[in-house]
Amino acid sequence: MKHLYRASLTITALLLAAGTAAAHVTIQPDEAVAGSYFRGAFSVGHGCDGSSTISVRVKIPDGVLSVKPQMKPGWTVEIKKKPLAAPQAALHGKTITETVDEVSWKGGPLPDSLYDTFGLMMKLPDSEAPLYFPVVQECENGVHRWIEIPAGTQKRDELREPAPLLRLKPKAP
Ligand SMILES: [Cu+2]
Repeated sequence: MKHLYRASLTITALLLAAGTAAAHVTIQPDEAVAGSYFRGAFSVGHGCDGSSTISVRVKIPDGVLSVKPQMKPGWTVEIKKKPLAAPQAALHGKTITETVDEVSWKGGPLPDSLYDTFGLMMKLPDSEAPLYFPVVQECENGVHRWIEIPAGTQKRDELREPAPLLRLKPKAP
C-alpha cells in the first residue's frame, strides 16, 4: 500500500512538472530537421503572476537564417538585424549579408487567463546542435526572462525560467 501511495505521489509530481513546464514559453513544434525551412510558434501560456503580457521578445540563435515573424493583429512587430560573418546564399538565388538578430511583438495585452502563439518562419542550420531561443516576456506588471540554458549536466526542468528549446534531428539520408 505504501509503495502504491509513493508511486502515485511521484506520478503526480511528474505530471505537475510537465504541466508547469508546458505553461512556460515554449516553441511548438519543439523538434525539426536540421537544415530545413521551419515554421514554429512561441506559445505563451501565462502572464507574470497574473499580470497581462504586453511584449514578447525573441533572440535568434546564430546559424538561423531567413527569419520571418508572424503578423498579429493588435501587435506591432519589430525586427533587429545583425551582420553575417560572411555573405550567405539565400532563397531565389539571392545572397544575404545580414540576418535577423531579434524579433519583438508589442501590444495586446494578452490576459493571464488566455494563451496565445507568436509564429516565426526560419531556415535552420545544418548542424544538429539543439537551438535555444531566449525570450523576454514583459507584462503590465513584471517580467519573465525565459533565458536559462542548462549548463553541464543540469536538466532543463531544474531551471526556473528555461529558454525555449528546439531539438534538431538529422536530415533523412
Ligand atoms: Cu510557466
